[in-house]
Amino acid sequence: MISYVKRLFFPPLILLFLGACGVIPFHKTVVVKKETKKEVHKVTAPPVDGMVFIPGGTFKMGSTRKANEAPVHTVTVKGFYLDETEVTVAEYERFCRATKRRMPQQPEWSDDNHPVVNVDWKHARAFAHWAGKRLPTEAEWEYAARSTMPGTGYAPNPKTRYKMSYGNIADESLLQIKLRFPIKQRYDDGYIHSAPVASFPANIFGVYDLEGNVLEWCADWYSASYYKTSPPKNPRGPAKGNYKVIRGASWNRSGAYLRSTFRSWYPPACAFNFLGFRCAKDL
Ligand SMILES: [Ca+2]
Ligand SMILES: [Ca+2]
Repeated sequence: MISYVKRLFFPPLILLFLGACGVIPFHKTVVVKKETKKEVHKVTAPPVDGMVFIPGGTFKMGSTRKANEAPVHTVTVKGFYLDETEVTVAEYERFCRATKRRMPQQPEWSDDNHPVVNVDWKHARAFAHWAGKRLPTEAEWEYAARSTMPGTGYAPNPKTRYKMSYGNIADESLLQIKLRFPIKQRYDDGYIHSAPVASFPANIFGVYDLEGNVLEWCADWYSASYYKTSPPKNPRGPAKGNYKVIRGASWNRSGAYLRSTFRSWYPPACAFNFLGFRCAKDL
């Protein structure tokens, strides 16, 4: 009996041991269920620490809710890695030490595990290059935020739209410091300012805080009319411009910002205490 048990369990245990030691590389299989077509895509990608692999695919980008989100157009993005979380204060401090840059002043409510803020676009891009990564394109950002969902909202179930699924946004707690500020009514996420990254549930890809905490720089220049001429495959934005695309919502944003198609923009030299970033990487 004992020898039979050994034969049954010993080989798998050896394989597990070798894998854990790095002798046999583990490859993560990402399985994504597309709700609309009931398809299951299996993609094999080597794991990258702190990032999730977003399988490529085709989706309807944009909406008819605002002129700069129209027209709704078909976009295909190839698979890419995306940081699970916004870049943290601790990660950015390592970058500043390594490259002998000045660490931007962080707000008094922040801490090592909060998203870094007060970083302009060029420094965000410099961090990404230093880390062997890049900033995500606007199309990649929207795809990661909504491609597995039939609508433009963040929540997979419309009945739960105004509950936990929004993460850290401008909620009723913000009224403690800002009276008469636009907030999500009857929603209290418990954070007046930024929250430690990944304080709220991840989306279906395993990405945290796309929908809140701090706004995020994208790689693209902004153009209100770009969707009229956007290429159907891996669009990267206009060749030049005066503003960079900003995506998501933040601790001081709600309303239209809670739409996954919502587009915002700032001059690249801007830096605010509600604006951060995350990185992407090619397969
Ligand atoms: Ca909040
Ligand atoms: Ca965010």
